[in-house]
Amino acid sequence: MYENLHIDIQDGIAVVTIRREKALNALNTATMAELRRLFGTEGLNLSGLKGVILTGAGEKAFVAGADITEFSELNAAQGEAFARQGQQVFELIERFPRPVVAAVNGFALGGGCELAMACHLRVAGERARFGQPEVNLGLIPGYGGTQRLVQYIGKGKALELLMTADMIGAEEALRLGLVNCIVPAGQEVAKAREIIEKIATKAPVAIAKVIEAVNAYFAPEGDGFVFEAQAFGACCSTEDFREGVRAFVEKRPAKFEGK
Ligand code: CO8
Repeated sequence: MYENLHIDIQDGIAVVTIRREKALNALNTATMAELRRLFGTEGLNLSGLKGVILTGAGEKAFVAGADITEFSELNAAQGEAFARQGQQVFELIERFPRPVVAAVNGFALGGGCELAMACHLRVAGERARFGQPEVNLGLIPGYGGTQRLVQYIGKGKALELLMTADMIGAEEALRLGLVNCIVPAGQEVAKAREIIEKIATKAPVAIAKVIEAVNAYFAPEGDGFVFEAQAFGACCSTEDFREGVRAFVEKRPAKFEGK
């Protein structure tokens, strides 16, 4: 069903491995189409799903970018269309109603850095390397990199990385706020799993609303505060809200049903 993605679902956590190891897991058209399918309505079954971990096959790369061999002949109209389509795939990830954690096990360059940034959280292995080297190719990022990099690390540092094409390591990425934590190489997926398990003890509807509300901050249309109040109201009508308050009063752990 999926050729370029390996999907392993255990205990409600889907570990999705991009497996094009010979091309350092570069995102070709087929892989992008599979990611679109996976995060779209026909992909993962949300029932019982605690979260998704995205990682790359092998020890060298998370994803070394879009597949350069595929787009050397693009003209302006095709390039714009390709970029827009890719942005839409990454928006599906950003808006996914369960936590999506990137387990960055090596190079996360160009489209790979953009993919990691579209995830809700990023766990970096100590050998992870991040960068947006598109200007080396006479390009700029096309899958949201110019926008999300600014959101994570601020305008000045984003401009520096985008214009110099410099790569940064895990420590610098942590210092800048690009990643959430660093773990020894090989522990990325285990740490991502631990984070998702922790989030899974919270109310699922509230988690989905947190994702929506934080995304609303960056939406050009609408008012994030208004959205937040609406989402807060929606949480108030859930059974999980009643259970959460009841459990607090009764001094016991809450048992959330996602309703
Ligand atoms: N696309 C295709 N193949 C790749 C890519 C890539 N992005 N990255 C690496 N590979 C391939 C290499 O060609 C090589 O293949 P082969 O063995 O057949 O020669 C194999 O992977 C191993 O790579 P290297 O031999 O180069 O390994 P090194 O350890 O020497 O170097 C690097 C590792 C530094 C990661 C190096 O491979 C590199 O610089 N890769 C390219 C990184 C890059 O420029 N990424 C950005 C691409 S552009 C992009 O992502 C734009 C996104 C928006 C697109 C918008 C719509 C079109």
